[in-house]
Amino acid sequence: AEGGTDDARPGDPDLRRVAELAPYERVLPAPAMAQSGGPGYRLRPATVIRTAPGDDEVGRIGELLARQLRGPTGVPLPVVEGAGGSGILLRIDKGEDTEGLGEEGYRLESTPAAVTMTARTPAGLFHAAQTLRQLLPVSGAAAVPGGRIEDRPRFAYRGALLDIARHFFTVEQVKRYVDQLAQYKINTLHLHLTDDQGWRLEIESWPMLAAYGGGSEVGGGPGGAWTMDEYRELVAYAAERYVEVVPEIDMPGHTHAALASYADLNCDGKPRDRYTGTKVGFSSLCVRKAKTYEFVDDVLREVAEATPGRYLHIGGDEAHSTSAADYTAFMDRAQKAVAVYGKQVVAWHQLAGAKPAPGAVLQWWGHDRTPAAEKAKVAAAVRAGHKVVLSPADRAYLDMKYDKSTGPGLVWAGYVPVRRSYAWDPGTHVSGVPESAVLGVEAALWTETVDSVVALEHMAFPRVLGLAELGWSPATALDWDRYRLRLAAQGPRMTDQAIGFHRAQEVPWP
Ligand code: TNX
Repeated sequence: AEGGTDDARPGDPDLRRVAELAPYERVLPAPAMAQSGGPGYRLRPATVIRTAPGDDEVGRIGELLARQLRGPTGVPLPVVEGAGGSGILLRIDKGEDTEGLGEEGYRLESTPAAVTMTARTPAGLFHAAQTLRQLLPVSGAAAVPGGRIEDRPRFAYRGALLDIARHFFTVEQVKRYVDQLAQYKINTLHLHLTDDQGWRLEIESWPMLAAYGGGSEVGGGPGGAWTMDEYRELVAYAAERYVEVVPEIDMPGHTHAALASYADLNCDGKPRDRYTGTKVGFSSLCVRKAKTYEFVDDVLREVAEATPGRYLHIGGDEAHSTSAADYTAFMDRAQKAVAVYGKQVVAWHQLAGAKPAPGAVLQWWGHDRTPAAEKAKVAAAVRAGHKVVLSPADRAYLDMKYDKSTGPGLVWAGYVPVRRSYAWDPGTHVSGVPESAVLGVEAALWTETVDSVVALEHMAFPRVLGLAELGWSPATALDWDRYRLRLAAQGPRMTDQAIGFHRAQEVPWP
């Protein structure tokens, strides 16, 4: 059902409504406040981007914006330092006047003299620049319609998980995904770096993890692993786009690749073959062995040292081969190690059934049929002060098939069409997890069945845009009937960027 023949036809009233959307209505995620009006700014050959004098970071944002706009607008857009004047202005203002913008918000105004973007932080200016890109046509007359936006996110954490363990992806491929996500104001990349089928990050003190454990993947392909320098490079690349990397070392289950790399880590001390199937829940670190904690400590120390972000994700899901007592004992020690290296714990919500350390963040991956008892444990952790990131599998799992015709994908949480992934409210979704306890939303792309960039983009796009909107836009802006038109308007932008998105029939793509 891919391709043109099933798409909306010319004369279709939905297509007309998409064409009639004003640029300020198309912006995705929807801004907190947007108002078009008055004459706007026309880019011309003499237009400059002006950034705050002496501020290297804002200068870099200006350069990044210039690179993104030169192609579509065809104007040279030199970046110069300067406080006022005409052109495209990037200003930091920490005054009273901008207090309402918070840490990531921004103001954007377009008049005949200038497009002025104001924020309290560089992150806010970066988001403003992404909005500006969307206010310009994909190609053609480079004019920013007159108007004003005052914007800030609903949730602080707007994430995307990529599993590079089941199938290996290179740093270059992940950079491309970061660029695609950052333009929709996603600010967190959760890298699932280790699992039964592969260990993807070089650990200096345990070299066989990458050298042996990296050499496999689902289906028997060659796998691969990143050096720590490559990881640092990706982390820095993401940081320049205001995306924080959360590395996940999944434990005590999902550890077969590590157990196969070091026979010593197994309780019986015997070597294991690599695993290239797709079962879950069969592996466990040996909880009673001292060696296990040398391993945990070394790995978490090296990963923490290479990670400037706040969080270390220690997994903790589907530990079906670990007894409940062992699980709690193990997670206590792993959480302590995270604290020793100065990071905050994130773990899958199963940690709620053990003893989450103070400040630990739980990632909810349940679904509509998750037993009430499991939800109650998460609710109890919330009452004890823990924050939650929401990745409901039957909405936010990008590896679920859209429908029966989807090539890659799993179905254990049901089909997840575009509407289903968008039409839920993170502030009320899990009973006992009120909006005040929701740190944010994360779209998860597991890769048991995703073995190429083509498959990755097909599964992620367009659903990840809806999750970006759930994380950023105010609840009052969420409306499927409007969203499907606004999403349709993103189609030509994704095509322009060569993003191989799924042309879901729920959406009237132009
Ligand atoms: C469950 S959700 C998993 C992953 C799988 C995924 C496939 C969670 C924390 N664990 O190991 O890849 O389902 O959809």
